[in-house]
Amino acid sequence: MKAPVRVAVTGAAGQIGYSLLFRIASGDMLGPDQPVILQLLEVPPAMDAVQGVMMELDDCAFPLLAGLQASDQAEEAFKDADYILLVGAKPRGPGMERKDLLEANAAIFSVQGKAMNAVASRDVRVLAVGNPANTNALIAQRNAPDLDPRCFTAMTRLDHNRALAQLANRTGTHVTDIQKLTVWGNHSATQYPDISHAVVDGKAASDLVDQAWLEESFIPTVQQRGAAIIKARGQSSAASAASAAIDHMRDWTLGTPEGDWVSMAIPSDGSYGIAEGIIYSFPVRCSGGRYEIVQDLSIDDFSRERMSATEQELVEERDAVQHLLP
Ligand code: NAX
Repeated sequence: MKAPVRVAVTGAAGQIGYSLLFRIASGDMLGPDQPVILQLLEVPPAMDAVQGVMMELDDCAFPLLAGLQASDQAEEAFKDADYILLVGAKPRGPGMERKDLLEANAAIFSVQGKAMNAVASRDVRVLAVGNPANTNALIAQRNAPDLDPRCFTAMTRLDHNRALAQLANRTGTHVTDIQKLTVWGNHSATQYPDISHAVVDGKAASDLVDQAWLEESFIPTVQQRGAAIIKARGQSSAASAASAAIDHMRDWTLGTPEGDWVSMAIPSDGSYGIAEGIIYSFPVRCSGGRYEIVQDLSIDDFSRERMSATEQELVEERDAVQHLLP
């Protein structure tokens, strides 16, 4: 058995936390031979609820759970953390503009970025799930100047998985028959789920579906899936979001399958002409605990237009919080 690693999770008493923590503790994220110490962060009013979640984690008697603690102080929760999942965020309240939401979260994520800069492991892997996820990751990154900027990522894996499910349904195949699908850009309604390089059961996906379905059904369904779930369930996606967070961290750490790639929002290095520095979702391959952008994919005008629209939104989000960035 390996030595335990430390996994910090914020928003631990929330909906996603309630699904996520049990999956991490059971070994789904880092493998069946990797013990984990969970370090939970919540706001003071949620500390009682966190105690309840911890009681349930104890009651699962997970063989891989090597330690469990909770705090309302980021510097305690992030101490020596090897993995940090930033799930807790301020939800949009009544009458709140997008700009207010960005600013409210900028306050949270700058404090948390500073804390991880001070106390986290030097090769920590950080995933922002709380919305606006991409820009929250950027804010944390900019407040953690002593950490490698590439430690900071945001989650578009749920969008990627949603796109896989839609394409599998349409083509009468299984998600495991599909490779090389990409979600570009922001985790928002401007994201661009792209099947132009996707392969379904060995055939080009674009030969199996028509352009009208792509434009009128597939892209808007994936973009609006979060809203459709809120409408149906009365609450936002939680178990599927937790599952996507597990997938993101697992593939980053243990590697992507041979012949395939996944979508991760990572600091842009200018690949595909995307503005450098923003946290933009690209097709990536992971191995040895590192991710690399898949290069040299052909980009047609249809894709370029959509990749640019979602890039533009991220540039605007960055500009809206610029005055709060160090
Ligand atoms: P909940 O409101 O159920 O839980 C959020 C928890 O975070 C609460 O318990 C709250 O007390 C805590 N929290 C708030 N501020 C905190 C802080 N400063 N430090 C520590 N904890 C704090 O929301 P939930 O449904 O779990 O969703 C969490 C976040 O994920 C939301 O921002 C949501 O928008 C976002 N999502 C992101 C997705 C993605 O694909 N990137 C998809 C699902 C989800 O909508």
